Amino acid sequence: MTNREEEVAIDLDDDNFDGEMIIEEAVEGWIVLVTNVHEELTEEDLIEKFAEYGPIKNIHMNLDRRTGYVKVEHFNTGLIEAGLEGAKEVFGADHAYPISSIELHLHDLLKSKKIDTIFTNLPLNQANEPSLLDGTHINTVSGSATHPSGNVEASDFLSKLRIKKEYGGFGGWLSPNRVKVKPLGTIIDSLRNIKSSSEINLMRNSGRIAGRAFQAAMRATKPGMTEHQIHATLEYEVKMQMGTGLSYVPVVASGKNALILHYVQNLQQLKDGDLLLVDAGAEYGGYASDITRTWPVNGKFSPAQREVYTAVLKVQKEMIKKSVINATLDGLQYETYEMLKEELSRILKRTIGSREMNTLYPHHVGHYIGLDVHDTASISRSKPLEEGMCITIEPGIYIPDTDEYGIYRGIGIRIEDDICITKDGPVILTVEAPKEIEDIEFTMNN
Ligand SMILES: [Mn+2]
Repeated sequence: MTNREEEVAIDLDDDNFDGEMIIEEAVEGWIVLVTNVHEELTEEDLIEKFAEYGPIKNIHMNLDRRTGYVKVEHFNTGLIEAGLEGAKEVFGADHAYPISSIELHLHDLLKSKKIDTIFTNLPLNQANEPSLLDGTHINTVSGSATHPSGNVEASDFLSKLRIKKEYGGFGGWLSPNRVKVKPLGTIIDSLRNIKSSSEINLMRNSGRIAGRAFQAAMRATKPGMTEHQIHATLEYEVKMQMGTGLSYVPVVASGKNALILHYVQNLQQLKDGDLLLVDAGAEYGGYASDITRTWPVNGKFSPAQREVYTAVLKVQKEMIKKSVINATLDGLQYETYEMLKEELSRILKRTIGSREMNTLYPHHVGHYIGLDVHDTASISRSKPLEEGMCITIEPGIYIPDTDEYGIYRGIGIRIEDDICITKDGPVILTVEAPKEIEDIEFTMNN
């Protein structure tokens, strides 16, 4: 036993034993002895029993002595295991309490009449209100989900407030209709949606780091390599430049894999003559970048690839130009669709209908970006753009791998940059990633 490890005895069947308090304070490295373990109790049962005190990694039971012990070893999440002290010291919180004491603290606050509204980031139900009912299961917009374990007490207590509010008749510290429960996420989203200049600096750094990683990936690309070697190159370069890591699992899709929008298998060998579509970003200072580039595996675009690439690039640059104050993502999407339809009709020498367009261009032109890659999901894409908002512009063309498309069959191309809206016009945060045909070919061959 190392000096970080201590023993604490817990009797699971003794109601008078105040075991919970001890476990609450357990730190990584503690060993908790569990006495009076039933024969039929399994390690899984124990993990479940202790899950509410944090994710437990290891349970070792000694059934001969009818005693088990739990080594408190948290899952390594790659994040700081802050705990209550860390919440204050690392994150600057004024107060930090265990979630299990939320009822007590809210009770005192409400009694003091200092507050009349509780904001919570519990998931929203279909009426766009915080989901309060039913300890472990919640109804969300997309169906039902399991509550993160720490939120059970919060949901439980808030649901009591809701019941008291709806049925009235409760006096004292909680008078009916006084306490409102409102979602916090939409307020946070509206704050996150507009970036300060220091946030934009971090986003610019994130874009620069990712852009340089794309240069390295382009230089590394050779026929015979694999998609996951390109993935590794991107990750290596991002980390060598002090990025935290990739901001999401990248799409590294060669040849017709590019037609699969969220392809992340990334294992195929790169073939001479194929294109390689890469959608990847860096995380820096908590902020994400999101870039897509498409380049030829052998370092030179074929005439057909060049033709389709030029069309996508033309639309992408036009939409960046139009990313100005008061434009909307949905408005840009409409224009992207119309422009791509025109370009495709010209290339394929026939009129393209809306059904075919849904195959050739099956996604939106962009999304908000910031702390998350797909940031501030509660903000509508029809909201007029304001100074300080950051978005992606990412048109693409995905031509099915069938005979009717002749020399263009199986070509998938997307070009994506991150844009910051300013009163002087759009600022591209990801300029380091080459996107002109000459620049890509030069980067790959020099
Ligand atoms: Mn994107």
